[in-house]
Parts: sequence; structure tokens; C-alpha cells
Amino acid sequence: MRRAVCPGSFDPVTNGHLDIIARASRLYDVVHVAVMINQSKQGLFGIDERIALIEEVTADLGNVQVESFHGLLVDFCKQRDIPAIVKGLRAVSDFDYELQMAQMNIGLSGVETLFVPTNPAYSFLSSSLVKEVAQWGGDISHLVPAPVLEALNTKLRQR
Ligand code: COD
Repeated sequence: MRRAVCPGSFDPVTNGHLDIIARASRLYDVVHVAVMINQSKQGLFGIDERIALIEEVTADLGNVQVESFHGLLVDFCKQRDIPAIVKGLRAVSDFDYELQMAQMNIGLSGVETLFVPTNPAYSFLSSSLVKEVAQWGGDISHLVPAPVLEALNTKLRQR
């Protein structure tokens, strides 16, 4: 079985994330989506909500498993015998930090990182921007899957 992991915060999952997960799912037998638990940062969505949304929007891919993790990503990989991390690269600005993490991760554990260029339609897209635009009533319907749009609108109405 060829396995890879797509890690992230996914608060919430966007079309940019989904594009990378879908492309990884065509290259690997199993893609693990690892949702990082960051105890020092309260997200808009809880970890279980993020997982449920990712499961819903990746169900049609058929080979995606969604889990949370805390601690080092390479430990998550080691425990599941995952040899590769797949990351999307949006711009040169992503590259410096992503390169550092890739080099640290291979040095720590031998886990490789593969970079997939973002779809140009999503090169400016991040979860933070989506939340900010949605908060002020901007149209983000072309940037997130429909269940995420609905969940965001519900969440923002509750605030
Ligand atoms: N187009 C393409 N790809 C995208 C887009 C887009 N528009 N948006 C996001 N992505 C991809 C990127 O690959 C990004 O890395 C990934 O999706 C996740 O994005 P986010 O914003 O949800 O998540 P981040 O950046 O907060 O996630 C950071 C990690 C959790 C991956 C990282 O902090 C990590 O690995 N932490 C674990 C602790 C650890 O091991 N630390 C040591 C690192 S060396």
C-alpha cells in the first residue's frame, strides 16, 4: 500500500486544500488527512467539526482517511508507516518555511515531503482569508465546498 499524509489545520477545509487532497488521492493508495490539534490556538471550528467536514467533502474520493494528531507530524507518520507528506505550494512565500519543515522532517525520520503546485484558481486562498471575508458578508461560495459554506454561515450567525 502506498500511503501519504496531507497535514494541516483545516479551520475550515477550503477548495485549495481539497484540490491537493484529491490530487494526492490519485497518486497514492491511501491518503491520510491529519488535522493538527493546536492547544495554544482556539480555532473557529472544533477538531471534530473539521474532521466531519473533511470526511464529508472527500467521501467521493474513496481512499481518504481523516484523523487528528498532536505532537510531531513525523511521529504520526511513523505510527502508521507513512513515508510521504504531500503539501501544496501557493507561492514563493510558502516555500521558505515549507523547505525548512521538509528538511527538518526528513532529518528527524526519513519521511519525504512532496510539493504539489497549487491550482492557480486557489493560489491566494487560505482558511484565515475565507473566515475574514465570510465574517464581513463577502461571497466565498466559489472558494469552499458547499457543506463548509453552510457550516461557516451557521457558525458566524451563532457568534
Ligand atoms: N492551495 C494549495 N495548497 C494549500 C492551499 C491552497 N490554497 N491552502 C493550504 N494548502 C496546503 C498547504 O500544503 C498547507 O501546508 C496545508 O494545505 C495545510 O494548510 P493549513 O493552513 O490548513 O494548515 P497549517 O499551515 O496551519 O498546517 C501546518 C502543519 C500542521 C502542517 C505544520 O505546522 C505541522 O506539520 N505541524 C505538526 C508539528 C510538527 O511536526 N512540527 C515540526 C515541523 S518541522
